[in-house]
Amino acid sequence: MHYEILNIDLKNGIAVITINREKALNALNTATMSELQHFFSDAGLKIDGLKGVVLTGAGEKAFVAGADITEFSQLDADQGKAFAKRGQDVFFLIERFHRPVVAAVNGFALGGGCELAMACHLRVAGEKARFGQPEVNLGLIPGYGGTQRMIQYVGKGKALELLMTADMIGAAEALQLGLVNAVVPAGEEVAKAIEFLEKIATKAPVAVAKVIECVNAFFEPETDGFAKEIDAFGDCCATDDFREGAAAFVEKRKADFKGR
Ligand code: CO8
Repeated sequence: MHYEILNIDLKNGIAVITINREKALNALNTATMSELQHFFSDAGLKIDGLKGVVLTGAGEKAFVAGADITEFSQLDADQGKAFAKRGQDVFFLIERFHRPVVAAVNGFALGGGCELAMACHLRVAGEKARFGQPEVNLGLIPGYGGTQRMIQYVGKGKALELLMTADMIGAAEALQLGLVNAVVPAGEEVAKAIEFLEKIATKAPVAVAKVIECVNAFFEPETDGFAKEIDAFGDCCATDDFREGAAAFVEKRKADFKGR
């Protein structure tokens, strides 16, 4: 698939994906969602030696200012449900991706943009980043998982406040609430995201993938997370990387993980 909107820069095993619709503040239109879906369900799975993915927005003003309002202003109930389901499915692909995905939030992360950042495994915010779920201003609620994931990061009370008031918060408050993992000066978001990925890439890749699966399992009502952890632990024990990690510890050297 040729991408019209996503710009993908693959260097040293890290894919930096820039959503490139600066004039619309990188709002998520149907084409952008299709390209994200394709990357996280197909192209991204085929990259040999992929360490992780950084998601960011073009320009200095916005990460993503939401779903593209011009595309959904006329939806009826059934179309609205289909729209929300499609968005949720794409964001689940990101949340369940086998390699870590870090959002480098370089400006407004509003509505679907805040939801996209929350679907990533980690979030780095620039000092000028602004987060918010302004859907109630439009007579809507978040449809891409925001009512569920916001609670996971900030707790029920603060989530209700942010979702009902549509207030925006800055990077410092987002850090204090646990919504982001780090705050950096504007312009350094991608570099910090890469730093996180480079550190994680020194660990055993299968183990990292199992961490993602097990943490996600906590939030899946149909999954017993403890049972999942037992299985995943057993799977890790069967890897060459476990032998290598244990041997490296005993021999007091750095482990050389192969991802199997
Ligand atoms: N969709 C489409 N276009 C947008 C969006 C958007 N979400 N946000 C900004 N733009 C466009 C503007 O229309 C404008 O275009 P133009 O230059 O052609 O007029 C351009 O980007 C620049 O924006 P502004 O001139 O408004 O820039 P300001 O600096 O004045 O304001 C803001 C920046 C505060 C970010 C402002 O643009 C804004 O409030 N944007 C909308 C934010 C918002 O409400 N986002 C939530 C959208 S709803 C959503 O995401 C729901 C997700 C789930 C969907 C489920 C569907 C069923």
